[in-house]
Amino acid sequence: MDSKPVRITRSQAAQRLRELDNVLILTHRRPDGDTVGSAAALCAALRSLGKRAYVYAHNEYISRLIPFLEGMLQPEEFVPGSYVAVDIASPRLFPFDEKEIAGEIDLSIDHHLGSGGFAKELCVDTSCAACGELLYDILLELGCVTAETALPLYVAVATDTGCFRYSNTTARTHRVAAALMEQGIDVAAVNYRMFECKTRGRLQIESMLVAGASYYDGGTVAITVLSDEMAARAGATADDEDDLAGVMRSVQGVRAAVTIREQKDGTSKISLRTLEEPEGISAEQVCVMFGGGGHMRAAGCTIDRAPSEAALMILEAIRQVRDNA
Ligand SMILES: [Mn+2]
Repeated sequence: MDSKPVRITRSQAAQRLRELDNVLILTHRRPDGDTVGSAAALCAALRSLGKRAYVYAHNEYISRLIPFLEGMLQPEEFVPGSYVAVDIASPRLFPFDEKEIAGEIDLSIDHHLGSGGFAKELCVDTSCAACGELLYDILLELGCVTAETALPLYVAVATDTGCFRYSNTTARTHRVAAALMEQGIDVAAVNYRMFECKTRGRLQIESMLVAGASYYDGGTVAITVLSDEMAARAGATADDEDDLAGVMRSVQGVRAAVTIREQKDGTSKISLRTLEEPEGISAEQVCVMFGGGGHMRAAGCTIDRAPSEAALMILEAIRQVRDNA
């Protein structure tokens, strides 16, 4: 399972896709717009080549993304002949127990550092802002960049770049987006739905997080808590809690934003976001101290304490990482 996959080029990946059939496309746990958009585009592309293809049907798809998967979710009777993973860096992110299909994944298309280890072949480019940016090249080679695939590819690229705002956005990312726009997609409408439109429940939660935030160390660290009782009071759905961690990051002066979600058993799920700046705090280093992990700017962990206590522990950890940097 952990044997090294064969690294292949975009052209080789295109060739492999030409050969595969009865493809089940795998998306990662807590699916975001990149994994869903990539899966939807790949599924449409494979079907346009006359193949049977479906996207893995797990129950974590958020309502904003479900429309992109219409008619694509794997029916129970479908028996896959091959598996392709999109935007999945590690088997830990499979939406099922990794042992279920150990060694059976034919191809992984991804853009994460440290990707691989689970597929027979891996097409990875970490300079791509999104898996969708890499997949664009592969679909171009297959003659499959069409009005149908352009929209989900755009969603993939827009999602991972925070709608072209994050530092991973390159001139190339914009060129890909421009080429996708030339297929006639309505980017204003999709960007509104994906990045601007919020339910009242969501806004209610955001306002509670802001109102309840505590600031430390000259306003550079923000900590806020969402309890079950607050979520219920806001009338928020699980969807409404998607990516809450980003909310406090936008407060001026905040370099480390901590969002604590109280769990049913009274423990605390921590999301940490830190700002990109020369002396930025590594979110990963902080969360690793509590058995969690993630990336430089976004990481998470679970602390086996009530939120009030967890808040002090995470604050101490942030100070330690910051002062040792
Ligand atoms: Mn991605």
